[in-house]
Amino acid sequence: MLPENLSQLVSDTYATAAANGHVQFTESATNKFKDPKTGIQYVVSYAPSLLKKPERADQEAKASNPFEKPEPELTVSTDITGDGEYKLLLNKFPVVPEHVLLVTNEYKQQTSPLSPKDLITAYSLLDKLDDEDEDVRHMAFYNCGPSSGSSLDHKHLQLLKLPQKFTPFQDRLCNGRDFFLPDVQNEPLQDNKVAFSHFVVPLPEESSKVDEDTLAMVYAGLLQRALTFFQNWTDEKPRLSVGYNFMMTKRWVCMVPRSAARSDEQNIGFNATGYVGLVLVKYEETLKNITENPHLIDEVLLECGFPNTAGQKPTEYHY
Ligand code: B4P
Repeated sequence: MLPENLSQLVSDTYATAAANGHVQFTESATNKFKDPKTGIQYVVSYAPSLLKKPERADQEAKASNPFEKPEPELTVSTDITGDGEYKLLLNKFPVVPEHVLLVTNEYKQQTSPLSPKDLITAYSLLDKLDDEDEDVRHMAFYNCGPSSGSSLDHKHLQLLKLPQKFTPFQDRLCNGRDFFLPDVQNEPLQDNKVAFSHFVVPLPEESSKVDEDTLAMVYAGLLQRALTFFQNWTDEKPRLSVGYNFMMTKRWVCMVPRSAARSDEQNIGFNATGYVGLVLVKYEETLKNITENPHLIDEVLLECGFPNTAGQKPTEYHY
């Protein structure tokens, strides 16, 4: 059972932690772009000051686990579900206010699959934090494996408020579509205009129809498809390690298999947020290139993912 006053609890903890400097909020300049080729809307946040923050490769950051004994000031709850399984923390380095992390209390690897309990807890948090009347929507996401853009190895999901009036392409894809379970007859949705592979399933409109089993079956169906790439691409990319992003809003879930965390050529990295159209840019040159050619984002998302497989029938080998 989540606390009734969850939104207030998050807001209050954030306000105090930000005022006292425990949360280190990064200001960013946001620009909206529309890719003329795909019709995708991008919100690009430019935050050059993040370059000072240590990256995954930093040995010191790798050796310590900030989620083992988190700062009390960042802790919304040490036991958010009332059964000892998860804590809810504020992200110490947010670009968006009130960005929270759902962290397992027991150490688990960030490469492990999401459990039915992880999924329903994340969904319940979305259900509690969203406010449709006020156009407040959140996305839960899981960066699984180093190639997905994750930087900490202790299992955690993240919850981020979506920008107002922002339409992820997954919304467009799910418009007018009812919930279905992905199976041999029913392929997850893919937008054929987008370059990179992504698997999307609309969720039931009523939250009472979404339970642990439903989410677990959907997740398993998407994971099977994502893992196929890691069987099929080992010749071309021998050093490939399993990595994917999992995203969930109250309207849909999406999985994107990942081949790399970043493009060195364009000096940009992505976690799950990039694959819904929220792009974090740290270098001026990258921003300039994107401004001149917004379609570049789709190309770089492909470079860090796999080619779209829309319209291809899965063979029995995949299952
Ligand atoms: P990971 O899954 O491991 O990594 P990540 O979110 O991709 O962030 P990363 O650390 O790689 O930073 P990046 O420069 O890409 O999640 C670990 C989380 O724990 C991160 O959110 C991290 O900030 C947080 N954390 C680290 N130390 C902590 C501590 N001591 N206590 C509590 N939390 C701690 O991105 C910088 C920030 O911007 C990240 O917060 C990222 O999530 C966010 N971000 C990235 N793209 C975004 C976008 N498009 N829109 C909004 N926010 C975005």
